[in-house]
Amino acid sequence: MTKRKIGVLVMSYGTPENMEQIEPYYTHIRRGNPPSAEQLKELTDRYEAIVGGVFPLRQNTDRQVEALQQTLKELYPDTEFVCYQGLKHAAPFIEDGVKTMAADGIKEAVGVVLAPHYSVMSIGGYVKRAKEEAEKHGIRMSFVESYHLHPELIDALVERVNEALQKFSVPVEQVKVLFSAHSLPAKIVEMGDPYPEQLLETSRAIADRTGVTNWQFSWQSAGQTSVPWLGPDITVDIEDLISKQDVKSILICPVGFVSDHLEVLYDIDIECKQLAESLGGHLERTDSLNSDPKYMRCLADVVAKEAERI
Ligand code: FEC
Repeated sequence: MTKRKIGVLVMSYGTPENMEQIEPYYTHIRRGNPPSAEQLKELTDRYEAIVGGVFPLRQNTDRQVEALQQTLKELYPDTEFVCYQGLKHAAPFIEDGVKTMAADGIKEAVGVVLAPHYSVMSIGGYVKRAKEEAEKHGIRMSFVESYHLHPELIDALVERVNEALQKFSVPVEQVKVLFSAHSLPAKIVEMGDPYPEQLLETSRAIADRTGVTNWQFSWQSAGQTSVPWLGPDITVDIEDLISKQDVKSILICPVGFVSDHLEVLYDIDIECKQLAESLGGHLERTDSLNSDPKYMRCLADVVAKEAERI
């Protein structure tokens, strides 16, 4: 019996591969508008600060796609799932991934993004581009829109929160847990976007399972644009907690991100940590999921279920 062959377009944000690529990458994020020299320098400095010219998201995405391929093979031996990468802001772009599937003769495919929460401005953008390209090549495609309450995802995050709480010398009740995610322009709330509520649902599920009652949700990494973004920013929350509420121990669990990358390694590990320390606080972060086997099983499960809907 021949196996059913299904392409899996694994989509992720994308990152530059070297310092020279920062400018075209940033221009792509800004929908073709080049950044000013000042904006470019500010971003370049942040990349330099994290690991001196290495771009961790590149390798992390490669590893996640390889690990998902392996997990799909082990869990679903009767179907031939073939994984392809499609990145939002760097090569191989989403359209490149779909073109490669078409060249390989793929007729049916599932799209999944390495980000668990749906917003029309995040996942919606990935899906729109993949759909448009797939239609050009006659590929039938179905998309996983979110998986923010998947039991394997929650298990993996619960494990990380419990591990990170051990890093504090004070009783757990005295540690404020900040669940965080990338901010988006505030207009998504009027649009009825599910993003804020899905993030709260993930946060509540982790809090329930860990027994953490002392928590709140914070927005991080807002863009530098003229429109208002969801807030307050996590740095404002940290300052308020330490300086006004006398909370000295803070654990950040960035539930909106699944990999080590700039927004985690710079925005949290450098910016938030330095701020907390300068105010006399102690701040830690939960480890990123990266290629965690539980996260991979979560992805494999949602992909296999979506394949039934093509
Ligand atoms: O490590 C890396 O090289 C990449 C880290 C990175 C991730 C990431 C994830 C998300 N973003 C989302 C939304 C926006 C919106 C804008 C925006 C801008 C930037 C800039 C950089 C950047 N993002 Fe990002 N994002 C990452 C990096 N992001 C760099 C440009 C400089 C800056 O503002 O800091 C604003 C675009 C505009 O100007 O109009 C909106 C969302 C996610 C999480 C979901 C996902 O992964 O797709 C949402 C990782």
